[in-house]
Amino acid sequence: MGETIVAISTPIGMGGIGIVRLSGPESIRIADTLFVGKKRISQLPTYRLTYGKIVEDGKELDEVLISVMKAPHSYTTEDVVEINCHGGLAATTRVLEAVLRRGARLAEPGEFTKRAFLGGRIDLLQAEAVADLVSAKTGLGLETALFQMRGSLSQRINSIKERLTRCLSLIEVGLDFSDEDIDFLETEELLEILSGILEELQELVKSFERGKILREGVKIAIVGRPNVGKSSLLNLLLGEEKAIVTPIPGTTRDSIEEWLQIDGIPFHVIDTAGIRETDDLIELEGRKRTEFHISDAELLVVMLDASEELQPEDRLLATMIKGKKALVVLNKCDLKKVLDKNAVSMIYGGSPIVEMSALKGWGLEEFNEDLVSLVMEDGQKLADRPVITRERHKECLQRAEKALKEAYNAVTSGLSFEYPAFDIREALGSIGEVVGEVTSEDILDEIFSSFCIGK
Ligand SMILES: Nc1nc2c(ncn2[C@@H]2O[C@H](COP(=O)(O)OP(=O)(O)OP(=O)(O)O)[C@@H](O)[C@H]2O)c(=O)[nH]1
Ligand SMILES: [Mg+2]
Repeated sequence: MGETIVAISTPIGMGGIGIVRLSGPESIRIADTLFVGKKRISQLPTYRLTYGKIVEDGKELDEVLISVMKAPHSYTTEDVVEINCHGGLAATTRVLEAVLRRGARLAEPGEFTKRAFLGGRIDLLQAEAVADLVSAKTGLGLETALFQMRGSLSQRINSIKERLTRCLSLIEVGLDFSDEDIDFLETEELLEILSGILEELQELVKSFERGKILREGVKIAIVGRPNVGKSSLLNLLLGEEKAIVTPIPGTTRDSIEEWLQIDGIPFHVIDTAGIRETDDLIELEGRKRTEFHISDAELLVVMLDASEELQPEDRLLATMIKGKKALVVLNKCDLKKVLDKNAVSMIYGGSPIVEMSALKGWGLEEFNEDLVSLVMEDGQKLADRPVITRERHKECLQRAEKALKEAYNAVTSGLSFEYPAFDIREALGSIGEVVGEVTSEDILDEIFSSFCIGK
């Protein structure tokens, strides 16, 4: 902090408007040296948009609308100036470079939000939610990020912290006055508080599975021998002719990747090259990629042609996907059905089977339902709140959980309260890390480096 930073905060490319954003003690002075308008920037009221020009050494760089948000009531808690330039890289870059020449420094990824955190306006959970908000892939992901950004998850964490802190101070008072015969905290009461908090922590840790799905999506690969209709299914799911479909086996040579959402769950879908014995170099390369996706995907959609008997390639595939979660699709059900469902469940034991016609769009609803229930096992609902979204949260909360379990055991085995006090202090430390009370510079760097520049 202390330095004035600048970045283009809108996406690189063509657009209606491009915003150059400055933050720091020098932002108003720097902007004043470049801005020509009815008023000087330093005299502008905060939050007011004003028209003018950016001029450097007599040369007009762009026609702009400019606004000032004075410290501490700004995103970063510092003086912030936003210059709305004409969209497109040329105008914004020119203005950016002029600002840099006047002494500002280019902002690092996430540095504006990092300053908001360091300035105490938001905690670390809220800062992370900003990044999640920007990269949210579905409406539900967006809502979860908004919920977290408004501090709802922080409140929950802070309430746990407060209860533990109170517990700890009562224990400590008790220890200080241990000669006198007063119990500040009964053993029973302590155990009750601890087990209540343990339950809450476990629930939060469990919500990570959902949070991860929302934030990162689920990777699924459509696999099967050539010509069974994999690309047709991808196109059906997307509602557009994204992949080439022909009656010639071996049409898809390279994997095709797309994002789509079903019931608010973001799916990263990969249409792969068909698996078969071949000497063709391109197909062999395609097959290598398919093998990679089979091992990398969280879920496989295994496609079979219902109008034909099981082929050796179908059996080969069954051995290739051993141990993976799969949904088996019997495609081409609009044709005369030859494939025996029992034979299929013999070799793809356990996996749910859905009958479809990718050509006619039959069975899409069942397909979506089966897919979602495979992802959301044990009937949890994606919209259930609150949700922790990062490995980091999970790791801290699990450490807290472990320490509190030790505290609980220490109390039940009748040890002096000094022991649980020690464990509770440790748990408090781990919980504090979630909201960013105590964090090392390394962790902060890691978190903010995943942001985009200008946020
Ligand atoms: N009758 C019928 N034909 C289908 C169906 N789905 C796909 N096809 C046809 O099957 C042929 C192959 O379809 P693709 O989607 O290209 O098959 P693929 O599995 O991607 O094939 P490769 O890329 O070669 O591995 C095309 O002629 C499709 O029109 C279906 O449900 N019913
Ligand atoms: Mg294909």
